Amino acid sequence: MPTQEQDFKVTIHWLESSRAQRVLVLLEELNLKYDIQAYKRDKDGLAPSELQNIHPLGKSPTVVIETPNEQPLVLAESATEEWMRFRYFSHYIEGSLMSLLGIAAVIRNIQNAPVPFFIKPITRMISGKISESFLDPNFKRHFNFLESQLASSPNHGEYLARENLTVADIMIVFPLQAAIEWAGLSKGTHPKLHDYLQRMAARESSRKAEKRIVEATGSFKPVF
Ligand SMILES: N[C@@H](CCC(=O)N[C@@H](CS)C(=O)NCC(=O)O)C(=O)O
Repeated sequence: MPTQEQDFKVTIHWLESSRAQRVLVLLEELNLKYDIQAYKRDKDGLAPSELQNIHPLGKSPTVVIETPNEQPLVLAESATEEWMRFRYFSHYIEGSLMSLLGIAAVIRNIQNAPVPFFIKPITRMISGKISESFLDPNFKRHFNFLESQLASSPNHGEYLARENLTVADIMIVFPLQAAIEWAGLSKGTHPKLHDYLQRMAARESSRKAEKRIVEATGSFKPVF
């Protein structure tokens, strides 16, 4: 898409170490111009309340599209990227895989919570039990599923859903990066999935999107 013809302004309300990064990657892939409004997470890991001034859900990414003579359009779901189809993987990634990772993030926070030493064994026991009985077996099932999807996808697993890049490939990078940090995903357990993630994360669009964040904030860390 030729950028000189872009007669609308796109602003990404970007939260550090969040799913917002994939919207930047999508816009880089589409060769669209955009501005970044960057936010830091609060001490508790949540988004700062200013984000609620942009959209009542206060989540990131929130994308604002401004066109001449019209009310700005405020979108608060990165699956709004569904203007490019691929519903199944978009919904699977956001609805299933990401929900599981959200629970893993909470458990991780409980594990690392600064509690008195005599409470520590209790928080450890609870978080350990949830991981063992619920998270670990579910993650195993999901990663095996994705490994098998890559084994059978067109073009020998180059991309997740089709022979060419789709929005699913952009959506899944954040949860897979989180899965490495929080859920033990590794090259040893799931080689195709791991190599696929490295390939997606090394795309020029990702590099460019990261560069934009380094320019805007001084550094970039994909997952908190
Ligand atoms: N399904 C939404 C999820 C947005 C979302 O929950 N973003 C997280 C960051 S990964 C957030 O804003 N968290 C801050 C908070 O809940 O306070 C999307 O894909 O855009």
